[in-house]
Amino acid sequence: MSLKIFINGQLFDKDDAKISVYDHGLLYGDGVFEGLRSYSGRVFRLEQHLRRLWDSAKAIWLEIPMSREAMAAAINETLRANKLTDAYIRLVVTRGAGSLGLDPNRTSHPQVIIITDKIQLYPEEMYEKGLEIITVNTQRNHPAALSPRIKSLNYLNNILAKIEGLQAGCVEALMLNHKGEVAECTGDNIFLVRDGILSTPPKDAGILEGVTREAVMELATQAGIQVREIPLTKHDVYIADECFLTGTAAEVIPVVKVDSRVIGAGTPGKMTRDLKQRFHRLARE
Ligand code: PXG
Repeated sequence: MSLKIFINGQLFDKDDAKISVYDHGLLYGDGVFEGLRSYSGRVFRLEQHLRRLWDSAKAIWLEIPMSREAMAAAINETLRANKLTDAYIRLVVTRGAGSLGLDPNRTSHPQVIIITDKIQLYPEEMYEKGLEIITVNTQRNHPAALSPRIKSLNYLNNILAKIEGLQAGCVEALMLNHKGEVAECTGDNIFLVRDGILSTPPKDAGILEGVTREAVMELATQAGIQVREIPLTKHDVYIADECFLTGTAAEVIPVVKVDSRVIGAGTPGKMTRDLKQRFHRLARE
């Protein structure tokens, strides 16, 4: 049975799921998206992901042609059609097909796409040993130009950083903002532990406000850990006792080396392992 893809209210076989080459999502990256996950048939933090999708759309003057309730129902319908319980879910809303010009007024209706597929996980070894990452030259988008808070289809900023990381043999890469402060990784948020305090860059540091980031901050607070959203520098990263990344695909993944500096003891730290386990339970409970 072929994988079914949802486009504008209809399910298509994967090979027949097609969008116009005149779609402004393709021509200009004009659109928004979300990446979600389901565990045992339940979508993790669905409301928060839909809220972010609608916020992203609002910021680019894109009206999603359905309600959040209808989107939630469509996600579940697509998961069921593919008999998927533990899945990766990609929501895409494009500006729609138009003429060869930037003007979004000259497009037809937005296209709503829902892809549900098997989730591609990082190898278990990376969680046990921890990642080595580097800081890349590609600066995170200036918030005044294109806010990183918008999860838009224009992901070149992150892709260029990802390529730099891959060329150095790293699966993730750290990006700094226009002020030289730590922002986030290409598809993950970053956390540091120092003297038992958990720190992460604030939302105005030029980051996507990750759903996993939010969940981990809640879990840490519940566990009695002091959590701070404060500007961080590379120096703070180098002298941290622990470092980890959060994201829908990665969940919580330890980082043990940054720019050739060993973080803490060079193995995943205690708080990192604890929060990783707490998140694992939260997502699957
Ligand atoms: N920063 C950026 C730039 C992201 O794209 C995150 C942080 C983490 O946010 P969440 O809400 O997932 O905790 C992301 C999320 C993919 C993929 O297919 C990318 C993300 C999430 C899921 C899948 O590359 N990025």
